[in-house]
Amino acid sequence: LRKPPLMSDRPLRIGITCHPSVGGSGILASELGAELAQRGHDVHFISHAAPFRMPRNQPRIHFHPVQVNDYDLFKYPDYTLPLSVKMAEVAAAQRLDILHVHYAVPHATAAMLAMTMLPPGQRPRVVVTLHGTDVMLLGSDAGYGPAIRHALESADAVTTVSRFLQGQVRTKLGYAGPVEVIPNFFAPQSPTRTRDTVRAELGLAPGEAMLLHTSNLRPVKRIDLLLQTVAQIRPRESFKLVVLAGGDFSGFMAEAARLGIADRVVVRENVLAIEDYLHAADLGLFTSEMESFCLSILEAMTFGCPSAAFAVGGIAEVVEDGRSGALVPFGDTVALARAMERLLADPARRDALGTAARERALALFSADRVVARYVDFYRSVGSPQG
Ligand code: GMT
Repeated sequence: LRKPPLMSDRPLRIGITCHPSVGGSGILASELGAELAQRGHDVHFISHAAPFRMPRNQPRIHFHPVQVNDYDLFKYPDYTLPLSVKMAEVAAAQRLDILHVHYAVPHATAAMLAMTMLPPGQRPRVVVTLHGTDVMLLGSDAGYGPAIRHALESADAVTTVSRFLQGQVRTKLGYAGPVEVIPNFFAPQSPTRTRDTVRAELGLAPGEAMLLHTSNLRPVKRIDLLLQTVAQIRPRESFKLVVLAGGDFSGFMAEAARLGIADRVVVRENVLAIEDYLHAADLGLFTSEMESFCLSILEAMTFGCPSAAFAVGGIAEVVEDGRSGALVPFGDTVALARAMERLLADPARRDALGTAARERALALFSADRVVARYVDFYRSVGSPQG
């Protein structure tokens, strides 16, 4: 039995589950919820904590906390079961049309379980958006892969944030069902401080360029290669590297000192008003060994700040090398440092790339465009479980 697609124009009731801490999937899910609510849809976040970028006082945004108890009898606390119970409870009480889970583990499994707790008529359509490590890392883990694949097969629809990741779902996960590519978007807030104020707060001298790196510092971000690249950029007095860290950077400072660049590195941890820094930055620098998309590059592009990065994963779908940024083969820190030097020495070229980056961000990855794609997609999804 198939449910008819949600064709009517009425506002939708949408549940969203994501990892609430700092990370691209949680950021994207929070911003998607905020944008959907602004467009008249009712949005219900279901998670163990409110996502850090979830708007606190916006109409039509609701938060349903999942209570996790740490029972002595378990060696590892379980989140999947209480999450599934909360999903079923919210789906029934709010008559959700859609339950959109971001990041497969454990959300897609919890959603699958929640659906079996509900009578068929009360089941929302389950949409799973895969973000990267849930496929590339956990998907190839024998302890997770089969469970992820099974949960995707039980969902009503699966999306990925890039064509690259769509391919990985087939090859790494062996999932053969349809996978829709809906890219990430960024809807910036207005900066709260001027560019000059921010640069002064960061201690940038007049004429010093601001290189920006934003990440959660996980091993995949390869902060070792970031520091090695920065250490090779000449002249060293021409820039400072500003790291907006979604985690503790102090462990990397010894390496920065060993490389002789400690005085070039400025760190701000867990910044909320990222727009203040994005509009003050001159160049982005990213050294991940893998990215399904790289939301941080898009955030910088939106402010006309071009980035240099390793050409891995889906980054080439976000940045066109030589037009809206600079890409070099993975691991070649010399080439990356030379690319940065060329851009530091040529402000006109930097501006041209920045303008193209901003145009590309607005044309392909704006909230208006991408949120409309999600809503159309929600309305087209039918449920095989009926
Ligand atoms: O990369 C991270 O550490 C966070 C991770 C996540 O799932 O929260 O990010 C992934 O999702 C982002 C949003 O779709 C993408 O922009 C990132 O490229 C992706 N990370 C990886 O693929 C490593």
